[in-house]
Amino acid sequence: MRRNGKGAGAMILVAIGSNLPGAGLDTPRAVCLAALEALEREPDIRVIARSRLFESAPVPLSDQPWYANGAVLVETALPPASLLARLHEIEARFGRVRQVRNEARVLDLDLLAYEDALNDRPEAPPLLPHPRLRERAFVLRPLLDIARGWRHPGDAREISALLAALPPGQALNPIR
Ligand code: PH2
Ligand code: MG
Ligand code: MG
Repeated sequence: MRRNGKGAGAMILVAIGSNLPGAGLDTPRAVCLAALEALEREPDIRVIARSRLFESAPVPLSDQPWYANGAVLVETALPPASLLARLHEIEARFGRVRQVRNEARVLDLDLLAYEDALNDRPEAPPLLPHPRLRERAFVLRPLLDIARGWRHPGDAREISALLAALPPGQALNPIR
C-alpha cells in the first residue's frame, strides 16, 4: 500500500453525515458520534484520526434539516469496494433506508478517498476520490482537521486550496 509523504500511514478518508435522528439517538450529532464508535469497533478497520463535528446547511440548499458532518482517517487492508460495502452495512444498522438521492437520512458514510486511487469508471465502483468532494465545504472542512497534507490525486491540490476555491455560501459551524 502506498504511503503519503510524511509516513503518516494510508490516507483512506471517510465522511460521516446525518440529518435525521434514528437508531434510538435523538439528534444527528448523537448519530454521528455513535457512528464513529461503530467504525472504531468494526473489524478490519482502524480509525487513525477523527475530525470535529460540524453543523451544516443542506447542499443544495433546501428545507431539509441541517446536517451534522465529520470525517475520519482510517487504515484497512480491505479493498475499496469491500470497505464501501462495510460502510453501507453500518448505515443499514442505523436504520438507513435508501430511496431518493440526497434525501434526508439517519446516517451517510461516504468513501471519500483511498490512498491516491483515481477511478472515474461508474461500471467499476466506487468512484474515487468521491466525485463531489471538491464542491462541498461540509466534506473539506472536516478533512482539514485530519488530513491537512492530503492532495486530491486528480489535480494535486491540497484541501486548504480546495476550500479556498469554493464559492461562498455553504454555511458550516463547528459543534461545541
Ligand atoms: N449529504 C448529501 C447532500 N447534501 N449537505 C450537507 N450539509 N451535509 C451532507 O452530508 C450532505 C448534504 C448527500 O450525501
Ligand atoms: Mg453523501
Ligand atoms: Mg453516501
